Amino acid sequence: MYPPSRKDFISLTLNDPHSHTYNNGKHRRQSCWRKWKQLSRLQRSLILFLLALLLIFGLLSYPSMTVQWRGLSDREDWLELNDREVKDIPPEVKSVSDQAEAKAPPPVAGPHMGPAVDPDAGADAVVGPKAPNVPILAKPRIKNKTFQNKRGPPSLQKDGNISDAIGRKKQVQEVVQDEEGEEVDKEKKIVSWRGALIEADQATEPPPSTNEKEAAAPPANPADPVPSEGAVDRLEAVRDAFRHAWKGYKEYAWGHDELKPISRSFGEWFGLGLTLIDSLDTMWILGLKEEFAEAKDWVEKELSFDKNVDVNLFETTIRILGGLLSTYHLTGDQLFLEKAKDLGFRLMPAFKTPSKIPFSDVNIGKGIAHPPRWTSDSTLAEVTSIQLEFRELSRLTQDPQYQEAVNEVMRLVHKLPGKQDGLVPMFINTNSGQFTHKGVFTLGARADSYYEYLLKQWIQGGKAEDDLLEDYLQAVEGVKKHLVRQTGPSRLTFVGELSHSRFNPKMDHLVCFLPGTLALGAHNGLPGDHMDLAVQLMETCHQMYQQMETGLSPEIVHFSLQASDGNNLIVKPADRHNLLRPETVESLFYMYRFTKDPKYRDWGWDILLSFNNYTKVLGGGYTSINNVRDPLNPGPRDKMESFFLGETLKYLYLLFSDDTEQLSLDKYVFNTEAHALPIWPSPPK
Ligand code: DMJ
Repeated sequence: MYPPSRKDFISLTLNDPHSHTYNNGKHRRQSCWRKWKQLSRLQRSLILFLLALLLIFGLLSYPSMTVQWRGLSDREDWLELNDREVKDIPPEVKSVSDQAEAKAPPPVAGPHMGPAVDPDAGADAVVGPKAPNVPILAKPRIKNKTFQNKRGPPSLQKDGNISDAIGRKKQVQEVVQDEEGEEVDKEKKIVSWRGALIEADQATEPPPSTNEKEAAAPPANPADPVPSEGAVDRLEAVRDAFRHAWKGYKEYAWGHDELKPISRSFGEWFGLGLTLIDSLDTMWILGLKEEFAEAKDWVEKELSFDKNVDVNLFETTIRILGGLLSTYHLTGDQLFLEKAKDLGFRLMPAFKTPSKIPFSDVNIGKGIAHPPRWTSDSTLAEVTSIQLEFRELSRLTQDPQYQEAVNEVMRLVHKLPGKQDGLVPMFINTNSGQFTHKGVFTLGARADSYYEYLLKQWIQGGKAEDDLLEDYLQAVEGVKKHLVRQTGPSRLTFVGELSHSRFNPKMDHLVCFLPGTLALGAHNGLPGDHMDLAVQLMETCHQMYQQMETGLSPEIVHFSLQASDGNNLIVKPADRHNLLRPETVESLFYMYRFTKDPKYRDWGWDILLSFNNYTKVLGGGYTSINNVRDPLNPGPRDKMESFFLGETLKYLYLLFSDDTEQLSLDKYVFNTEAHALPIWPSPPK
């Protein structure tokens, strides 16, 4: 009934043979005990109850605390490694990393890359250590390392080893289950960008295929291509990226033009479901049947062009008309052709101008066209990059009006004065039919796809239209003579601009379509030096990604002409954004198809990883960013352009695909929005 006497307690501790400290402790314990004894029974029970509660809480929270701690320590590991110079790497690690690099396997890691991910786990699942990709965690890699090819911390480079990769894959599979599955990623890395949630991602190595059948199945026919090592994984990574982008669009922007992934809303441009239509043939090519079916359902039930809206002739033609025609060809489904016919017919009022050079805008509901409010000029590239689509529409409908309208534009431009060795000014007046703003020449914005469509119309028409070929060949000579230069420090070849005879060493990312177009021309029998130039320009476009801290190219780059300048590339603050553009991966696709050099695939893979690292948004979608030089805060712009799904991911997929019969470049020509149109049979000679 009574508590043990103080004497009893003392007798238990008095014999302690230890030092003073213990004696002091003994006195403290004695006084504690005394105080305890002075408490009422109720007070004692309350204290005991609280202690028990604390114990239970501690036991319950222990596992998650250890997980957090482990994650943190992994990140710190990476940061430490990233800070080290190569000389600090232990010799055994260094040699393995060098070997891995020398063999140039598919890159397994890089400063822009994230933790290992299992694609089986869905786009949201991220596991594994070493997460340099998380913007808030990543440290800028060491700057001014021109042509620095060593990508990623040594420990990750070492992971190029196949057995390591398999080990990691296994580990990932154990930790993560699928996106809808019961168990979601336990170490998902999320970062808040001014309140916006951005998802950390993605694979530091070609992720394993989810499609075991596809991965394991032997080719049906011995003549079929055997997928090269890593190709299937990369294809699956592109599918994952597409699914993730589509998820955002479906959830927050369904049926609207563009996803705003950060605010989880949508933007409207024409109100025609732009992203959905731009994505149709990509889904078909990637084999995303469910997604394609739901999109088709929307086209069938919801898409109507009978709307009082002003649309831009060029953008609507390349993205919507081109998308519908391409999807019709791939699927054979009349629905898409009917929609294309309806749209094509509604765009025709744009050509009713005094000069027959079309207006930039047309109201497809009212049938009225007009130029922009501030000018009666149209952009040169816009009026000369709608031909592939309208010509194909005539062929399919047997109605010549479409082809006649766009061929007339080409005829006019062909004989127009004001060109310089095949180079064209950027504007043309819809009243006079004359070039305006003469003397400024660029292969970038406002002129780019004029050059692309000269070649592609010639190919589409079975190489029978000599004027097109002549204009194209002359333009390439003009480019070489006036616009191609090399940087001072490293002799990087680039295409600058000419403004009233003054050379400006400035190149838009848009110009990176050119290596692909030059290569396509060379493949079709045009001079071999076109291919040489393509190879050099491809290297430059690659460097525009490689030398940025995020691994993503800025919108515009300036080049140093002086050998004494340290850097080849200069990026002005206003030009640091990236809009998820396709031109470089488009050219990589052509270059790989024609050369089979695996480096082009590796470069494309790096770009996909960087998109995943810096532009992928939690919950779905990818976003344009403001600053490719700041991996800590790339600055999301809250916009996913439709061409990211229509072009960028499609070209990445085709780059990694070994099935060159799928969309053979001898049977199809891609419009400037990556929609495939058939090459017509050559007319009899
Ligand atoms: C696309 O709409 C087309 O590729 C166009 O020719 C240029 N701009 C975008 C992509 O950057």
